[in-house]
Amino acid sequence: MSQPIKVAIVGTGFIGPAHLEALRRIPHVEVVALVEITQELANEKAKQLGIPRAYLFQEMLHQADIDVVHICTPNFLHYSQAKAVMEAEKHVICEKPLALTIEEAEDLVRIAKSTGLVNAVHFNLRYYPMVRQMKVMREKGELGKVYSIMGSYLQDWLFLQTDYNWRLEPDKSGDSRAIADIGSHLLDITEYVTGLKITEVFADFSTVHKTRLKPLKPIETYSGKMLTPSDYQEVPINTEDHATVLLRFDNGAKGSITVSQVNAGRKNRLNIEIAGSEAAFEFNSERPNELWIGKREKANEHLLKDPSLVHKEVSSLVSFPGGHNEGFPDTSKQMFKEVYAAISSGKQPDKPSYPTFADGCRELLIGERIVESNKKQAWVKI
Ligand code: SOE
Repeated sequence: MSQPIKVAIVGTGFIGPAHLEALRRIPHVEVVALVEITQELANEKAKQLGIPRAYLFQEMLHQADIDVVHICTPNFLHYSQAKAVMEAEKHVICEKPLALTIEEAEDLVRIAKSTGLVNAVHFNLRYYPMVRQMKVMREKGELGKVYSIMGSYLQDWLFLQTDYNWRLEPDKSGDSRAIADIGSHLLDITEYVTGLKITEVFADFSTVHKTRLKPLKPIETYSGKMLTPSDYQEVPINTEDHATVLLRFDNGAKGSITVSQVNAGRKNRLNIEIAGSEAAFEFNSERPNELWIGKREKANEHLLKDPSLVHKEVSSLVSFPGGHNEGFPDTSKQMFKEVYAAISSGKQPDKPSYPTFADGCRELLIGERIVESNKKQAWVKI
């Protein structure tokens, strides 16, 4: 039997361990190395996570046996690290957003194309079976002409003024926060499912907490609620807690999205409702095994995830029988199955089924236009 594909993961915040767990569920893939900002931290985390080797980033790049690198670091590192990984001739899976600016993202797309290396951006929410079911139903004409799209992505992990994380700092996270962090998933799913392109945006942002109380030691995403409020420093906040964006699409359809990281009780809820001439769909990521299909001439349908009930093009994303719920960790597993099939073949396919650097670049473009629109308080073309 051939050797397993050897992988390194860079970064051990919230999402690095999620990549690790997903990769451990894929045959013939072995996570052999972990990278962190100090050797001490890399050693400690590698031991904790059961990964045999621990490196600093540059040293990892020199390891000839490592074929693939997953970049799970804060946003400002994505560009330089993804570039360095491709220059070291390794395949790369990068967290979103792909970079901080369009120029950086375009550079990565160009390098990826010239090397032919496998490149993917972790838009994992596409891999809920019901999201693909909506896409396939639309492709088969079961949605009809798209009339309108209404989406929201709501969280509460930054609800309190004492909630703090590197995502609140533009030099680490970029000029946009809620839109870049969670709006990017929603916008990606919107175009992916409908097959439409967003052509114009009109955005209105608000920063609910104009200042926040920054703990004096760094903390990881989602861990805020475990801290007791002591030893904080008050810092100004310049990125959006909440945003509403009106959308125009290339078929004339209209839509809107609302994203917020300060909605009490909404833990991590992406909701999308798409109205078409044949039916309407509603999907909610907090109940990901269900799809609502609205009908005018007959009773509405409520499809529960079941390999025998979804379209055959979707069944590869379903690992368990009906009633055996699959969720967030499964999305990364399903995505990596497709990405590692490409890696086994040695190069990026002509038409990858998974989200690529080009998709990551598209989301940055839309995100930048949204920020511009909010500044100008005017419609901006994509
Ligand atoms: C933090 O807001 C975050 O972890 C995002 O960065 C993810 O992409 C999303 O899955 C959940 O929330």
